[in-house]
Amino acid sequence: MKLYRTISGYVVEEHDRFYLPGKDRGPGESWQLLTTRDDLHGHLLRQIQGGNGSEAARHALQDLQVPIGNQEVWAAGVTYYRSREARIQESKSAGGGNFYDRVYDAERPELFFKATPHRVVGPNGKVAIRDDSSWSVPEPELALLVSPKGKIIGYTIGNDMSSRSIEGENPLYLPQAKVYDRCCALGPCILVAPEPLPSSTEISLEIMRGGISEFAAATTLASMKRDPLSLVEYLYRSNSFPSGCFLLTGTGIVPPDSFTLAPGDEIRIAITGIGTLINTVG
Ligand code: DO4
Ligand code: MG
Repeated sequence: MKLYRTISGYVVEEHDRFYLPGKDRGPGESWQLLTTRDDLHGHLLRQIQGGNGSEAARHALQDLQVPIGNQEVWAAGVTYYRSREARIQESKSAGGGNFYDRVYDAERPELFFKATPHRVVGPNGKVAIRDDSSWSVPEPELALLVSPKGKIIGYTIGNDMSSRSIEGENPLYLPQAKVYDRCCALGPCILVAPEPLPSSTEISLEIMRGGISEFAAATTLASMKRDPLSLVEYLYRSNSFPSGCFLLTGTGIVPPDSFTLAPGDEIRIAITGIGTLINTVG
């Protein structure tokens, strides 16, 4: 089941039918309340039970909004071998290589703060590259929607926009490489699934420049070294999230070192079962 946030209210998609339960039942609950419910899947099922869907609901998808309420966005790093390899390479002259190697093998994962809601853009929004970055890339990642109690209640697509020049200069610059205005994109919907996603789930990235494909690659969740449940368990240790949170689970795709994003580039990230998140650099 998919849950979309639109300017007309929230839309539920189930078996190719679209529902606007919030609208049909008066003002309904806010996106924030909805997306912190531990029983989100059952709650939405009850809301659409017996209905046939509507054209108005399908139509509402033309005006998608970013599917975030008051949640903080956090991220995990070096959860795929490809990420480990790329970080070691980019931080060679700064002597950072050993840290990435060690965190890849360590029991404790790398977890970092990524964004507050105002730094996040939605489907078709404009993500940014930093003015002081000479080497920037998108990072296509599976994002977990986690309730205040620490339950994974949904999945979406995340783009962890990153400056490789700043991060490569010194690993201690990570917060600057990662956190800035429009540094993160989420969407297009929340996949509300009671079961974990299969390891065959594919994550793909394509970057278009002037209508031409500049870079394309894909991976699957089978290549992720960490278990989403364990990432959440570490994140919630001695740390509370009264509004819930999104947790990006790390990238398994890094473009070649010769590639840097440019204004106007279109970034397409697709994840099986969720859809495609499209953003432009601007
Ligand atoms: O260690 C730096 C960041 C890693 C990251 O964002 C990733 O692996 O996705
Ligand atoms: Mg990342």
